[in-house]
Amino acid sequence: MKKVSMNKNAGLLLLIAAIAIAATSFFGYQAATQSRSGVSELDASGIDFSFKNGNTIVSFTTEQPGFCQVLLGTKSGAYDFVAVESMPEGPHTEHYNVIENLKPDTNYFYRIMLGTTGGNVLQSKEGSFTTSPNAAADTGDKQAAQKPTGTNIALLSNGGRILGVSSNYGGAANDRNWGAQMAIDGDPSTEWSSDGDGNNAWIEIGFDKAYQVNAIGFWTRTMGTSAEIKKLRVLSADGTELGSFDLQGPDEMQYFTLKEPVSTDSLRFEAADSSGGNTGAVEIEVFGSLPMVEQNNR
Ligand SMILES: [Ca+2]
Repeated sequence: MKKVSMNKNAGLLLLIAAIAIAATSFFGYQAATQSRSGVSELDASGIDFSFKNGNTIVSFTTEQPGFCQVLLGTKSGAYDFVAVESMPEGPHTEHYNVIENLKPDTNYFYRIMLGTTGGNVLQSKEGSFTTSPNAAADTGDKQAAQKPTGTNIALLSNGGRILGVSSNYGGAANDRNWGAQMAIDGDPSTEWSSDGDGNNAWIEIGFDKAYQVNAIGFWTRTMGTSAEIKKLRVLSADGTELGSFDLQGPDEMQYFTLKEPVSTDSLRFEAADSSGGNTGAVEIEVFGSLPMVEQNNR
């Protein structure tokens, strides 16, 4: 099951930040309602709600960069829940806030809080939305049926490794949060994110030896309105283009069979079309067999 989340350290920091902002916003809210001072009004645009795998995702854009959280509750003005950001490393204007286990088919009131780097807290007007009738069930299960047989040779624990990458979010090392290695660690809760490479994002994955590669899997990341790869180009080690593949959204791994198997010890994946921004991948898989001669020698 896919979880939109972050590594534990980032999560902890975010939790602390969230609590700090929650405290500020709570008292700020009291101050605003009692004396109408201290808290400026936040104008968030493009507010969008989506429901996946039991998560409620609130995405929107703010004019000023900062960190956001979305306070939620079933009664107007009373907020019991907080949707936190899934990408907290640095102030930003495109926000993607996630909360698990809201009740399905239920009306929630919300208020968006923005903490700016200057220490200002802004809050939006109250809005409301209704959760999906079957929020927990909104998950595809085509993955298992389409998954190729055999070993995923791109997987880190199977000898896969990162040969190169266009960039990692915030300049992170490949083996850190948002680094390229997060795309081959077998963990759906970690993601490689480029640092705003959009359609120019690419990643090269090497295998422990040359294989007859016949299929790939690619699971694009998303930040709601951006960061999603729509079309993927795949090249072999010698630069031969093996095909372009249309991705059908960020919900799950999507598998593709190559027109013909190719002998190669690495693959390069390029974003050919995307919704821009911090494009990247949750997971990338590669399937292949050893050449006949090696199979016979085993
Ligand atoms: Ca991963």
